[in-house]
Amino acid sequence: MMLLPDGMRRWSQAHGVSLDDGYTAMADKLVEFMGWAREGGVTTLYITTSSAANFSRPESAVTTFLVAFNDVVRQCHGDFNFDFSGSLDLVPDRYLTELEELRDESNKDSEFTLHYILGMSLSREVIGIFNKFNGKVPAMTEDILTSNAYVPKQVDFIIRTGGAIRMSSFFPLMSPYAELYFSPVLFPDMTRADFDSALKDLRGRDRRFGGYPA
Ligand code: GPP
Ligand code: MG
Repeated sequence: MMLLPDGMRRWSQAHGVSLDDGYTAMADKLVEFMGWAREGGVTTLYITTSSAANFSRPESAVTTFLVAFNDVVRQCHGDFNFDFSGSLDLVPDRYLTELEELRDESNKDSEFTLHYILGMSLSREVIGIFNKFNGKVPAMTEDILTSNAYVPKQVDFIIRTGGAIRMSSFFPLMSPYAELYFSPVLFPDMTRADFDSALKDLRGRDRRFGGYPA
């Protein structure tokens, strides 16, 4: 499962609180969300923490989301396996170093993995893979694409909160059959009931992967 937690700026405005407070509410909700996902049988949760374009926001807003996402992992990395990937060249060193430490210290034996994707951008992703392998392999293959994609496994379900019905640059390159669920709820307002109805909807779908119905 992949989560796009959107709507924190609007949530902060609606509640008359600072963006920092809005992202603290996001961090608390992410911890809750992980609990719901685990109880629902999800074994890997990908969270898109930013697109490459998000790094063009004012520096203070970038710091706010970087701090909030790192806080979540710092709080609970002993409880699950943690990993991350993405356009890591965009991420300031101190946040990256901390994520590396948390990844190394996380519970590798856990049945649950939290995986952050930072700086998502399909063009950066594809250009990065091309440049890494250009001249070094006789031809590009699906295996090379898959093992170097920002999202390293096929994603089954994607939940985007916040009301926008678009993927922006958050599409996982090698998951063409991911089922999409768009919720109007601003992420810090998401409830267990919202999560349960999303999961019920997603699990009830007829997935054909391009073939005929079974
Ligand atoms: C969410 O809120 C933005 C992020 C956490 C960065 C990653 C982007 C995603 C869409 C997952 P926001 O700052 O965009 O708030 P709003 O949508 O209310 O402007
Ligand atoms: Mg947004």
